[in-house]
Formats: sequence, structure tokens, C-alpha cells
Amino acid sequence: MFEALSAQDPEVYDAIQKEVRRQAEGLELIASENFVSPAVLEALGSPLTNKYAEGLPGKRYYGGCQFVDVAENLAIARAKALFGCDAVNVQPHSGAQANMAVFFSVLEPGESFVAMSLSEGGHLTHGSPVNFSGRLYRPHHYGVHHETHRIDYDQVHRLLRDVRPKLLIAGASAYPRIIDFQKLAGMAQEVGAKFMTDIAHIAGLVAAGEHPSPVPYADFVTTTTHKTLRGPRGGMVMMKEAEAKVVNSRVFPGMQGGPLMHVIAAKAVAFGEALRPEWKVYQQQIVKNAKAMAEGFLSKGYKLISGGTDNHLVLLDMRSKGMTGKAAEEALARAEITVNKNMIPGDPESPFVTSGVRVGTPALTARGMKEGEMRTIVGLMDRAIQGDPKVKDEVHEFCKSFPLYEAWTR
Ligand code: DSN
Repeated sequence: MFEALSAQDPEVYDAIQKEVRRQAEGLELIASENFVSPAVLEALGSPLTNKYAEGLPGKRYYGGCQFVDVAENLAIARAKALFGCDAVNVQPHSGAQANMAVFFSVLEPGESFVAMSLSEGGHLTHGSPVNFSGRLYRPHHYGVHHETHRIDYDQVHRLLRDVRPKLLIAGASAYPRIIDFQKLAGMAQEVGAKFMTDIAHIAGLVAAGEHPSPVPYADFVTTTTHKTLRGPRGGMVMMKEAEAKVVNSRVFPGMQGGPLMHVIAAKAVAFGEALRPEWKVYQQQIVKNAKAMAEGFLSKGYKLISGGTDNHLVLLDMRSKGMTGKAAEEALARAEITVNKNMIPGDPESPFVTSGVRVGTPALTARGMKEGEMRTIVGLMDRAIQGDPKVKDEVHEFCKSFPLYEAWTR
């Protein structure tokens, strides 16, 4: 692996080698990350990166697209089979761009929409003032009940009736519970708003039937392809057939130039993997592992936002250990356990400090770890948080039993 690169560019080669070793020797608990298969990596590293293919399969602005058309048609067909959607655009370079394509399709600048607040578990592209969604449009945010930490559906209903927006968005980046998409769709319909769900975090669970699907209820379902879905970095928009023409034109030429055909081929490979029976077992194990982790933390006296989890992530309230999210993230990093500090509902700290830590199980589960390993990892994390310097060596030793990307470090 990497013969040409190591000979030609030792500096970049060295950075890649160190990153691959970091991924293999440490414990990855960032809830939005995962480890793709060697087949996905091969498609990503293929000469399809060379091809310009503006337009859609069969209707391109450049010649020579007959083989990238095959790859994109496979990605489209497999996405439809996986999620049961009417139509899909697999070209968005990222989840943010998938969301942008929907904003551009539904709203004019200055118009209102309703979405979950980032500080309560939502996402940057759902109306943060520092993001295009908050700068170009007028967001009205709902949150969670501060005792139960469940979405405040009554607040959503009130906001929709007061604002009467053209768009309701559901979806989160730090919400450990099931989202009732059907209920939200009914509320959107009542006020004549289009309904978009951003399932980036839970897409793999949705595809495997481990979280109720929004596809029957939503006009648009956006996602990234690299989180629980375990594909290459990227995004896509699923939609009702009636929305497809406008969304496709907002992706290109509205927002992007040439699609990344090597990434689209890798999306097709990942969707192919997700259509296999073992995929469901993997997604079920992600949820079992998150529940085992939640129980482990509860037994060690940690407070959890909402008291537990239904999905792939757990949100720890570090105030229960007298620590900030930042201090906990740093203590875990010293043991090569990677997490991210995270705002919790009603957080008194700034986003740079926070009171929470978000942990997720998709990447650990992709390495073959199960509930027993989750209990061991919680023990290691608890000791690392308390500053035990011996944990780092134990993490390295533990990870040797779950090899990762060995061919990439030879
Ligand atoms: N950055 C992603 C996450 O960690 O949830 C969302 O885009």
C-alpha cells in the first residue's frame, strides 16, 4: 500500500501513517465517525476522481461519462432499495450541502423555518447564526423538556402555529432518543409546511429498521453517508418524486459544480454493504453497545441526558463528576480515547467549554466489539477521567485484539 506516495511525498505519507495508527491504536467514540470497509476505500482511491460529470446519469454536460453513469445509477438504485424512497440525489458533497439543496428548493432568503436548536441537540445547519442557514433565513428554534430531555413536541406545535413557516426540520446531532417523525409530519401538514428530516446520525439505524423511518412522512430526507451508514464522507437528499426536479437543479447548477464520482462510486459500495443481511446485525449491535455503555456509566454514578439511550449515542452530563466537557475530553484524549465535548440542554457553559461529553458506538462496533467490551471501555474511561496515567497503555493493548486497517500500515 502507498508505494508511490511514500517514495514521492514522505511528509504526506508520514501524516497518513500516523493517522491510520491513531485510528487503530486508540478508541474512537465520536458518535458521527465510523470506519469504512477496504472496498469503500478502494473505490474512494480510484481514478474516478478524474472525471467531470455535471448533470445526472444519461444527461451530462461532458462526454465520456458512460462508466461513471453506471456507478451513480448503482448508488441511486441501492439508496432507493435501502430506504424505500421515491427519488434520491447522491451528489451532495456533504450533509451541509444536502441541507442547503433543500433550503434552496423551499425557501427564499429572509423566510422562516422551524428546527431544533443546536444547543439542545440540533445541528449547525438547522439555523445557527454562524451558518448559511441562520444568516440567509429566519430560524425559530424548539428544544427539549429540561426534566425529561425529550423533544418538546408541544413547543414545536405552538411555534408552527405562530410562525406558519414554509419548512419544518427534524433531526439532531446529539439526541439519544427516538424522534417521532410521524407526529412532526402531521404538525407540518396542519400548517402547510414542507417537512424535512435530517437523519445524518441515525441513517444506518433507519436503513436497518432500528429507528422508525421518516421516509413515508417527509417531503425531504437528508443524510450524510459516513456516520452510522458507514460509507465515504458525503451527503444525499431523498425526496418525494414531486420534489426531485427542483432539488436536482438546486444541487447542480444551483450549488455545486462537478460531482465527486469516486465518492459516488464509494457511496454505491457502502449502500451495497448495507443491503446485506449482516448489516442489520451490525446496526442492532450499535444500539446494544450504546445501551451497555449507558448502563455502565449509570452504575459508576454518571448522569446521562434523558437517563439513557435508544440509539447509537450517549450524552454524559459531566457536572455529575464535577468536571466540564472540555476537561473530560482532554483527560480522555491523554488515554487515546477520542470523544467530543458537547453542549447539554440548558448548558451554562460556552460551546468551547460545555458541560457534556457525547459518546457513540458505531466505530467501536465496526471493529467487532460487543457489550462486554463496552463495559471494559467504560471502566477505562472512568479511570482516564480521574487522571489515571496507566490507561493509555491498556487502551493500546486492548485495541490489539480488534485489528484495523493493518494493510494500510505496512
Ligand atoms: N459534525 C457532525 C457531528 O459530529 O455530529 C455533524 O455534522
